[in-house]
Amino acid sequence: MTTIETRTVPPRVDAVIVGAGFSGMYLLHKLREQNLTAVVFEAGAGVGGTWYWNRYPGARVDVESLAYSYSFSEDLEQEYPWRERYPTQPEILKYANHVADRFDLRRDIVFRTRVTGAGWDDDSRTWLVRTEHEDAVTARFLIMATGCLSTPKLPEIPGIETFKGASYQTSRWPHEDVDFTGKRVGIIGTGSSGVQSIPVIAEQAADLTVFQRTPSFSLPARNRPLRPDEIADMRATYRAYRKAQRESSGGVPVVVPTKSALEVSDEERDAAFEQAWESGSLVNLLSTFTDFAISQEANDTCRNWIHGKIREIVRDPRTAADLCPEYPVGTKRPCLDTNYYETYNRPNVHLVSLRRTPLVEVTEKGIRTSEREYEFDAIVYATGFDAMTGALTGVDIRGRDGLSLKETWSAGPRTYLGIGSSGFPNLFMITGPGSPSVLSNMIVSIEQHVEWVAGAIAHLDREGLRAIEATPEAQDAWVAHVNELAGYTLYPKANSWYMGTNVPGKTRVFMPYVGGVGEYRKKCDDVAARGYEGFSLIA
Ligand code: N01
Repeated sequence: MTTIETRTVPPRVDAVIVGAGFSGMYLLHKLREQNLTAVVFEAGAGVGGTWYWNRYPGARVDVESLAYSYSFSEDLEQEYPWRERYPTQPEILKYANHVADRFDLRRDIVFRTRVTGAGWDDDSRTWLVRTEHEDAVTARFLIMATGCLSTPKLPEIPGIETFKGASYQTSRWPHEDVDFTGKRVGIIGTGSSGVQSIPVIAEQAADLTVFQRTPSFSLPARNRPLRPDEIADMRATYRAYRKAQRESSGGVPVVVPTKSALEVSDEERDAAFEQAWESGSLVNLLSTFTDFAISQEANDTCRNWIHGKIREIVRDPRTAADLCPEYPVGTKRPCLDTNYYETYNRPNVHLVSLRRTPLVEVTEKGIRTSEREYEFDAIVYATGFDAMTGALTGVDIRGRDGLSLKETWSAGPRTYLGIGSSGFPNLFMITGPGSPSVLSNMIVSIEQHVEWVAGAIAHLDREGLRAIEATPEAQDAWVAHVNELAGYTLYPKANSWYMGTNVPGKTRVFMPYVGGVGEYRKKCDDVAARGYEGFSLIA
């Protein structure tokens, strides 16, 4: 036995799980139910994954709490006291901690321990997993529950280290309160993290300057406390609702649109957009008509309508124009906000369009653009993540014959179903590239993958088999299918973290599966029902 931090780690387990977010926690619970031994390694000091790390001001989920919660335990969903429509980060973290306590998960989680590498040994059919503390654990299965947006990315701007004031990164926010009162603050980045934090920082700071390279589409969240009657209604119908979630396209049931945006009158179209805008729900907006994702012309109607809204809200015409995105709606992740556009009417908030005056460097005093130097007491980096692959290729995973996952994926991730990768037996990814993941309510996709992986392991054990590995043919066909579907959509038109283009040098390829969680689940279930078709099962 070796000791890491205060926890004793067994030298051999059935499964090593990397990450104690929503995926890792449910996996641990599920594998325990199958009488398997598992250890979870977690880099943070607590559970919650993305909700442990992203503590920036204003952080909230953009899927409603009653839908963004585990469905695997009826007692949990009946009893958990959600308070708000869109809970804050502390509220979601409290839920994660509640789950960890309720299911007694902590005894098998090793905190403050990053997994650095893992190598497959074909003779023993096991993984040898190494951590930053130089411990080694042998496991039959290695399960990467590392999340899609967990490897932070700083902007590639010279001089970051020279700034003499305080620097913050939204995805690595300090655990103690940060007080911007009386401070001059600069923020770089206007994705979801920027859009959520800007209004809150603006209320505190003396002066806030937003450096925007690409504007986001954002919808007002219309957050509010949940009413007792809506909680009671959901609890009474939860089973049917969960089923509808699983069969839906994005993990949130919506009224499926039947009309093209181009076949209705201007009045009908505007009324539909207005209704979605008022509803405070991204999925409502994206499913007003059938063809936003595939027709530029249809998408333009929505884009132009939102531009109108922005111009209506933001008083300064130049600022309003800079806030209007030109790419198709939905092709970069849209945001849900509280007072985002309104914030630009405050006298202490200024927008700098980096399209007009590019960022040159960070200086000792602040930020220099091609036009001038701005002086700050603090700089906030809301600059995103090495999404979908960063956390996987950040671990030195060596499969059969020493094959490196990072090198194998250098021209883009290659998976079968987003769950396995050829050359890497008994390696499972939860919500990996090539699965719906980030295009869905993550918890729905997480539960589906956890249950599928647990089922695959149970199948191997029942059949006396020791390993499962995606075949190259099945993987090639899946990658082609993922690309083909993406090719029918407008997604590739925008540069986004979906495409990997936010990370210099990363291959431009659309990574999630656009077919929807309902269709995808059927495909995964069919694969299992046909004896794990497309996987080699090895004795
Ligand atoms: O990151 P982002 P995020 N110079 O990549 C800019 C989820 N999430 O943390 O677009 C100047 O979206 C970059 O500009 P550009 C959600 O899925 C959910 O905000 O590359 N600017 C962009 O504006 C979300 O989509 C929630 O031109 C630079 C910004 O930084 C995902 O996480 C909340 C730059 C990064 O935006 C990521 O969101 C928060 C540079 N060198 C996050 N480099 C909710 O549930 C980057 N940028 C609500």
